[in-house]
Amino acid sequence: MGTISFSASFLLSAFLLHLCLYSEVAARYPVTESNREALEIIIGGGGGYYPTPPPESEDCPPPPPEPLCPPPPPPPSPPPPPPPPPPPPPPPPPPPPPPPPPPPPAISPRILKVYPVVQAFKKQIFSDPHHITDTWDERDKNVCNYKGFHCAPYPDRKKQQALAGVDFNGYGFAGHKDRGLSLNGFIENLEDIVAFHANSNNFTGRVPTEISTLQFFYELDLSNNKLCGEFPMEVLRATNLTFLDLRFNNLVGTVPPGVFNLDVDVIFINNNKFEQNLPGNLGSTPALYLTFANNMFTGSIPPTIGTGNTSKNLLEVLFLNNQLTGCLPYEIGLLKSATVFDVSKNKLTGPIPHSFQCLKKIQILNLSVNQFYGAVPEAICKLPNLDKFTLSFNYFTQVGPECRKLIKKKVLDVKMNCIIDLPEQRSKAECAAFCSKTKYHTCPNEKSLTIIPCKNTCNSDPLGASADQPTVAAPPPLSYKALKPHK
Ligand SMILES: *[C@@H]1O[C@H](CO)[C@@H](O)[C@H](O)[C@H]1NC(C)=O
Ligand SMILES: *[C@@H]1O[C@H](CO)[C@@H](O)[C@H](O)[C@H]1NC(C)=O
Ligand SMILES: *[C@@H]1O[C@H](CO)[C@@H](O)[C@H](O)[C@H]1NC(C)=O
Ligand SMILES: CC(=O)N[C@H]1CO[C@H](CO)[C@@H](O)[C@@H]1O
Repeated sequence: MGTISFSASFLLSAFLLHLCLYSEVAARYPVTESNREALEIIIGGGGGYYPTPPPESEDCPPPPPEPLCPPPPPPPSPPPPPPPPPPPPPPPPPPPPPPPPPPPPAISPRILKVYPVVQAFKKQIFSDPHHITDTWDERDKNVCNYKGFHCAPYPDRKKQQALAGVDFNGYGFAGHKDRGLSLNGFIENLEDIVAFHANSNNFTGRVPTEISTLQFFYELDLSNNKLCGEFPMEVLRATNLTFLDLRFNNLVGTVPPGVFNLDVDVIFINNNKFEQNLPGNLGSTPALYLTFANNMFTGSIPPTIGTGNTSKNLLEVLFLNNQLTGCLPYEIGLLKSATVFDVSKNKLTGPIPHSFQCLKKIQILNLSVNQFYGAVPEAICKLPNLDKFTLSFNYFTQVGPECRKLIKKKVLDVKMNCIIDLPEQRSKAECAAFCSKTKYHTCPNEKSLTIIPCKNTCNSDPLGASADQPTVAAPPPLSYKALKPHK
């Protein structure tokens, strides 16, 4: 790792550790290839490292009262008057006047450079329900004193103060009703920025292309704004992004496959109007968290989901409430780190692939409200970390003794299926009607559904072989919180 990226990490960690963003997800440690696993993701507030805005989430401890940056130092006081002259007998001579007090520390040139950018942006804001911009006093050129702006030392030898973060989460800013509130002319001119978080505002239009020139730009959160039109392709140029949150906008059309080649940790694009087949390179993404929920994605889940970076990295993926069709590819069973897999409320069909018994870390597995059928593989019900296994509103016909144990423990929910000896099932007529149409639900690659990739006879890479014990103190799932618009 070169010095530049080390410095970037330093700036990132310095900034985030001290200021910890009230973001949906704030990465608190420097993000590099090597310590991706160490990344700490916080949804709904960042541990109260800095005072504003008031936390909306109950998870957040009360913020400390201190303002983030020290107030500007007082102006130099005039030197005290010299002491009265000594009485007649001349010596000794009067003492020299005290040295003048040091001048106030100058505002860093990096801060002075962004001051006009911020003031120009202020003029675009026509609605500021929380009176945030009252603190953006034109006479004070130190933007570090403004609410919503956070400074940190620039990572070079001079260590000048630099504007490292913008956090407008929950501010509800809106522009002129005809012109909207644009990111253009603003974000790309904040040259030293590490994170831009603007959950629940009224930003409109597009993301400026020039964000590709921001060297330390790691986190972009434009969730719950008024971004319209196609996916902002410009973000693909921000190659250092680790966190991309565009959820709850009005984005339409398709998500460019390039998104899955970005070296990110988080992609939240739920609650838009994306309408397309899931890109085939989905498995390339090194992200830990993916939310596709509440869009109009169509087609089947690409088999690459289990074969690229996702195989090792992916922790949580939400496909819920889309228009996905077809059968589940057996490659899903290769997601050896996955703790949450939710495909509920789609039009998926077929049996559950036997490979799912290889999801040794899985805690939440939700397949409800689809057209799955067949027997529930017993081995899945023996998975050590399974906490919620939801199969309700499908057409499953059989569950064995292991799965029945989970039903008793209320881990497994099989209501409204076609399991004749269990309560709360579909009517016989409904099940028979589905059954007679089974030929429309056959899977193209039936044989692959019995592959069990973790049963490796050669013992070369015994995928998950050591993972039969429950992992200790598994963290609670995070991605479901992304399904709420606010922090
Ligand atoms: C990403 O970060 C590296 C290391 O800090 C830097 O050299 C590179 O220019 C950055 N990329 C962009 C697009 O700014
Ligand atoms: C894994 O992610 C890295 C970084 O984004 C990328 O360069 C690489 O091509 C990906 N690998 C696969 C197999 O997709
Ligand atoms: C599973 O998904 C359904 C439909 O999205 C949802 O109503 C249910 O609460 C989910 N179950 C669990 C345990 O999360
Ligand atoms: C002036 C304006 O349009 N404000 C809207 C900004 O967005 C919030 C919701 O996120 C609305 O409640 C405001 O009316």
